[in-house]
Amino acid sequence: MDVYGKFVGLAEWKVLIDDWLEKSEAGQQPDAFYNLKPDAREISYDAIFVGGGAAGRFGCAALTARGGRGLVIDKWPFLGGSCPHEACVPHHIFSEAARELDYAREFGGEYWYPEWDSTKASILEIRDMFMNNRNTGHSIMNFQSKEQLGMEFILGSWAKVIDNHTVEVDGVHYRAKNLVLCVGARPTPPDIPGIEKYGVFDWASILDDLDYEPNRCVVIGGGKTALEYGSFIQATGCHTTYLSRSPILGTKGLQHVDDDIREFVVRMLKHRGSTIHEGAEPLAILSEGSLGEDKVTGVKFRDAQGNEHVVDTDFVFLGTGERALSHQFDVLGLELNERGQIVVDKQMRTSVPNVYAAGDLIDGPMEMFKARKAGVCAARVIMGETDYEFDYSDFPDFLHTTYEVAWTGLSEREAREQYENVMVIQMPPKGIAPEDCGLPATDGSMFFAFTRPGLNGIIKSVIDADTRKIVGMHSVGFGNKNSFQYLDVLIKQPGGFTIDQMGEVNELFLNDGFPQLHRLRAGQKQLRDL
Ligand code: COM
Repeated sequence: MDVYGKFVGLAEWKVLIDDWLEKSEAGQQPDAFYNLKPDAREISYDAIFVGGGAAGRFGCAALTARGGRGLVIDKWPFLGGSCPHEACVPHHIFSEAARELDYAREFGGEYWYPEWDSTKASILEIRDMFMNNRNTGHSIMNFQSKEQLGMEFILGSWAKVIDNHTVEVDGVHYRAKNLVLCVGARPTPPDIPGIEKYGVFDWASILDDLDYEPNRCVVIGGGKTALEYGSFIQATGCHTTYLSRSPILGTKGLQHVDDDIREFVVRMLKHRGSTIHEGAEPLAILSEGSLGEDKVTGVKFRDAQGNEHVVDTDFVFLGTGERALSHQFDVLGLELNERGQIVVDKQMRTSVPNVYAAGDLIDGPMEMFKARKAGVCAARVIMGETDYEFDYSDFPDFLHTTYEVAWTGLSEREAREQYENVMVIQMPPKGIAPEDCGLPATDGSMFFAFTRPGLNGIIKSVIDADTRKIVGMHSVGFGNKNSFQYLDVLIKQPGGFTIDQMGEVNELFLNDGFPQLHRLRAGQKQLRDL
C-alpha cells in the first residue's frame, strides 16, 4: 500500500496496523506500507536503517534532521520496534499494575480500599488491556515519523541485505551509501530439559501465548527482567518462587547496585510473599499429560547446598538472556563477539566499511537510551560529524519491583575500594531500624511512611569526603527515579558535583531526601556520615 503523499491520521493508522497484524496472524501475507519518494529506486540513500525500532527510528530522524536522506525498513507494520509492541511499554504497564495492586493488598479493608481479594487481579485481563490498546503506541510511531519527521519507510516487509550498499525488499533493490543494522535481539531459553513445555513463558510469549490464569509461578533468573515480571506476577496474588544462580540483583551489569539497596529489595520481595532461592540451579521443567500436549507441573532444582527439590507450579517465567539477531546479516561477514553481538567502535562502525550497527544487536545495556543514542550516533557520523562518539559504558540505571529502584555512579563498596575517605548520607540512617524511622517520605510513599514505616524505601548518597564530590546515588521508593537521569549528568560532569552544590538545589518535595539531607551536611569541614 502506497501511503506517500497522503495524510494518514492516528485513527487510520490503528485500523491499518490492526488489519495487517490480523491478516499476518491468520497466515496471510498482508501488503507492506510504502512511504517512499518517487525516486526511491533510482537514488542512493545516505543510509538505509534495517530495523525500525528505537535505534532505526531515532537514527533516521537524526539523519533527516541534518538534511540526509534515510530509509527505514521493518518487518512489522509500525515503527518503534519491540518497545511499543511487546517490551518496554507492557513492562511499564505491568509495573504500574504491580504498584497499584501492592497498595490494594497492603491497605485492603482500610480507607477506601475494599478487602483484598487476590482472585480479582487477573494477569490475563491486564495483559489483554495492553494488547487491546497497543495500537495507540503503534499509530503514534507511524504518524510522528511520517507526518512530523518526514521519514521514508517500508513497513511490514522483510529486508534482505545483499551487500554493504544494497537491500532487497519484495524483489526490489534499494541502494545506500551506508547501512545501519538495528534489528534487535530475542529472548533465548536456557538449556534446561523440558524448557519447550507448554507453560514456560518469557516477556514476549506471555503476551502472545498465555491462555490460562496461572496459580503459581517459578521465575528463573534474578536480574532485572526476572524481578520486574516476578514482582508483577506476585502482586496479582500468584505466588512466585525465584530460582536464581546468582544472588538477586547480582547478575552481570548490575555491579553498581549497592548492598543496602539489594538487601532492601530482597527483604521487600519476601515481605510480599515471594520465595527466593539464590545459588539455585534449575535441573528440569516437569510436566504431565500426553506427549505433545503435556503441561508444566513443576521445576526441579539443586539448591546452594547441593540438595535437590521440586517446586510445584503451572507457570514458569524465564527472566534470563537474550540473543542478538545478527545471523541474518551473515552475508556481510561482520565481526561478532562471543555472544553473537556485532562488534562496533565508539562511532557504531562495524568491521565492514559503510556498515554500522546499533541497539540490541551490539554489546552494552539493552536499554532504550543506548538504542536511541547509538542510532543517532551512526547517523551523525554518516552525516559528517567525524569526531562524534557514543560511550555507553556508564549510565544511570533502574528497574521496577513494586518500587522504583534507581542508581547512578558507584555503590558504597565500590567507592571504598577507590577512595580513602568515603562519607555516606543515608535514610533510614545506618543502625536505625527502618520500622522505627518512617523516612524517607517521598512523593508517593507518604501512606507507607505514616502507616507502614519500613516499607517506604531507602535513599543513599556516596561521597568522596576529600574532594566532597558525590560519586554514587541510590534510591528505592517512589518519586525519585526520573531525577536520576539528571543526577547522573550532574555528578558525572567534568569537575563533578559536590555535597555543597547539592545543598544549593531547590527541592520541590519536602523530603525526597537528596537536596535536604545534603544541605544538612553542606559546609561541614570534616564531613561525617549522616
Ligand atoms: C518508543 C519507541 S515506544 S521509539 O524509541 O520512540 O522509537
